[in-house]
Amino acid sequence: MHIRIRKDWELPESAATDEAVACSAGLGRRRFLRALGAGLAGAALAPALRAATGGFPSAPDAAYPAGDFKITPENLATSYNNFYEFGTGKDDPVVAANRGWKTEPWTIELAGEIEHPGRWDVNDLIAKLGGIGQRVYRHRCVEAWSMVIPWNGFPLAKLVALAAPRASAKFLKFVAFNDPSSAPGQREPILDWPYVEGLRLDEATHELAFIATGMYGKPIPNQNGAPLRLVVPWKYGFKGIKSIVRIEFTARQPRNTWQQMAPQEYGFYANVNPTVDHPRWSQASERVIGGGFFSGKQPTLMFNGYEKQVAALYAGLDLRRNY
Ligand SMILES: Nc1nc2c(c(=O)[nH]1)N[C@H]1C(S)=C(S)[C@@H](COP(=O)(O)O)O[C@H]1N2
Ligand SMILES: [Mo]
Repeated sequence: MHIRIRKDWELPESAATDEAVACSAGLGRRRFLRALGAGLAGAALAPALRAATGGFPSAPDAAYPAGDFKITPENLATSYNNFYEFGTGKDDPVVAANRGWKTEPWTIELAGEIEHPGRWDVNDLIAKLGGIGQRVYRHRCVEAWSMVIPWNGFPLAKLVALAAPRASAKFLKFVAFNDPSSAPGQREPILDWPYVEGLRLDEATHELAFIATGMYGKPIPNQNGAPLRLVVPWKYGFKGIKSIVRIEFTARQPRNTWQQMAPQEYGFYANVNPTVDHPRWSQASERVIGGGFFSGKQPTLMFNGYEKQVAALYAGLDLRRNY
């Protein structure tokens, strides 16, 4: 018998999909898809997701103290997107990112202050890191909307361990792809391309920090950041950089794209904080995409509900300041 103790940050449905995780462990992206199609992982995963979508689980722990949550319908999470490389409309990326943009094969480069720099094919990297797991996380955009998404992928800490940072490495700088011929948004000066994000090394090795290569038990769609994107659920969504081609370990804090665009509005840390408003709107509540028990509005939680897990990372930091 296999008894699994639920982590205190886990939404209950993620504990029910162990079998799916075990079945898909070690499988690359293509093989993962095939396994799902053959019903191996799919058989275990589908009922769990269906139950989660229909059901109303009770609050699992103190990390989710109150309110309503259910998994966002897949068709909404994969068609209401922010991915400015493919346009600024929420419904632009689902169309424009699927008009011939190639996300396989894909190479990711590890560079900077590390013992093991190099370039990895994404499928080889997934296999090397021990395959695919699942995390059901809340997702809170700085624009005050939210979702709950079942991601598939691996802990960022595993990739950091593979890179083997030197003592001089204090931050990670993530760089997204740059291909104006495939990405119409990159032919416009919407942002300073390529999109860049960053984390402190101790944030990157926190157990909640995740690299998604899939969602809803399938390979991640192009519009959600194929073939791999960052997921840091206690931070505003813009920290979750999509379609990463390079991770550089640095001694100095990198400048992320949105901080560079509008430093008075967006900082480096960008931790979800309902008590600190955006200069142009309140962050106290959020619109639940797909609706909910409270006609789609719910209070935003400190650190997006992950305060118990991550608050210690920010001891001594003034959480009201926009760093
Ligand atoms: N490369 C890249 N990554 C990005 C963005 C982007 O425009 N380009 N938008 C960010 C924002 S603002 C959010 S809210 C999330 C949206 O992810 P989703 O479309 O999967 O919900 O992606 C983030 N990652
Ligand atoms: Mo966002």
